[in-house]
Amino acid sequence: MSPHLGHRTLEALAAESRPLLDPRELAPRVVHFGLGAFHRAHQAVYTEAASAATGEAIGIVAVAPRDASVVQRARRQDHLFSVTTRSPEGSGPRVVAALSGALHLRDDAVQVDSLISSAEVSTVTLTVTEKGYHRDPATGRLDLADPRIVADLALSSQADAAVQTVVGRLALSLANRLRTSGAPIDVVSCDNLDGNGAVLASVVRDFVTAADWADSDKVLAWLEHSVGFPATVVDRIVPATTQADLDEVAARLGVRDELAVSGEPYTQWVLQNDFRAARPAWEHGGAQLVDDVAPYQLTKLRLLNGAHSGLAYLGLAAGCRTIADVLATPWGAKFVRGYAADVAATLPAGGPDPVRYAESLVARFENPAIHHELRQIGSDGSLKLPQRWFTVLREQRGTTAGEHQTLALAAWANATRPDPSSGGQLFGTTDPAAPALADCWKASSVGVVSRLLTVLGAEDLAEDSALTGSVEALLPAFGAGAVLL
Ligand code: CS2
Repeated sequence: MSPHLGHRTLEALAAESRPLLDPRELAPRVVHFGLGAFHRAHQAVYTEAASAATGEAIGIVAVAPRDASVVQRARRQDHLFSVTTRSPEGSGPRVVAALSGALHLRDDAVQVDSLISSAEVSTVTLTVTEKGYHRDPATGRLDLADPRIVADLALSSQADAAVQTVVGRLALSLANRLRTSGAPIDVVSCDNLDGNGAVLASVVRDFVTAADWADSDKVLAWLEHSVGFPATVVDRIVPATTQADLDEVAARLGVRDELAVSGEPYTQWVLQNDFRAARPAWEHGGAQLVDDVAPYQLTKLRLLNGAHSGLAYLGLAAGCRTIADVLATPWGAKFVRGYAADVAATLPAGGPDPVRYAESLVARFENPAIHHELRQIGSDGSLKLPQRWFTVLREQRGTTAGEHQTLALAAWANATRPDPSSGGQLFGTTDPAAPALADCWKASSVGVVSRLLTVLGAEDLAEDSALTGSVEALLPAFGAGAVLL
């Protein structure tokens, strides 16, 4: 068995696999919530490049909200990990020096709190997925009935309490920062949410308001003027790492890397230029700082993520496993182009050209070296689709939804069917709303689309009988396994 990646084994790596800087020099400046593959293949890479370009070695302390094992794995290899860029031309794994620590949200609550309160840290970033924001589907505000938020609010008189949610942790530790130094700070959501900065600001404020501390008003005022919540768009296709990937990386690096990730060659990070404190010079790592993120954000969410979800549910019904498998069918690229044409009119001016963007998506999705599982993309549909599809459908009210949009909705509805043999959803996708969605299928299938949309908090769309009727009319064909393109 090869030794583990770590400071001691760096020297043994081939020159092209080594990090851009000495990881022993990293000083903690950023706290990141979410130690997943996407963070490692995206913000960590930009941060390392920015450090190498400016000479200021910025360390990220990554906090795992749930999984304690990833923290152990990170510590065992001195927080180093490799990124492999996958394309037919291929490239070997390269070790990235960006993480300077790994903590667990609950087990290391005291350390997380003291870092966010400390003057050395002036930026917090997040990749906690849609689930991590605990929003009420109907209002988009913090869901004060969510049992984990209720539990955190009950604990919330002590800054060092082991709260369970990232929103609770942020609210408490930001308040503690105000009480200790009051130094400005920025909190950057890197999740696929429309207006992600404003969404994060609003759930944190809702928590502080509900906590009703003696100084809640003071905290709210400070959040307003001293804490930035810039919006961002992040983009890179990063499939889940498999055991085969780990074995391949070990063979190529000569050391074992239990945190290895891979991603496509394309990568983008657009940030709203609205920071209140010192921040990593990510523009030196290739990020774009712009005044208005919205055109980029809506184009990415509605075209890339919107088409991705459609391909996932259609592809699962057709027996495909990955996005590249779907693009290899006669209808995969046709769907991407047709879906983009259906939604293009809703995109604001100032962003990429939708036709060219759709062509670039076809090329990215076709990449045969990326095995991006449809089941992964199709999971958590109840939280993803309101962002990706529903805002578009609302803006198009009064006109007939496009053929590809209707088809995508029918494919999603079909994928929410309960599978009696597994007790889960038909194709093995997971979703926190799965039990409620399964209940929608208990009665007759008449009205099922309307019931499913209601579970997702989209009563207005559920009442649109022209829409639900055309989606429902497609369901029998899905039941028979057909994809209608
Ligand atoms: C995907 C995204 O899993 C999903 O839902 O649509 O993770 C997608 O790959 C990224 O947003 C690409 O930047």
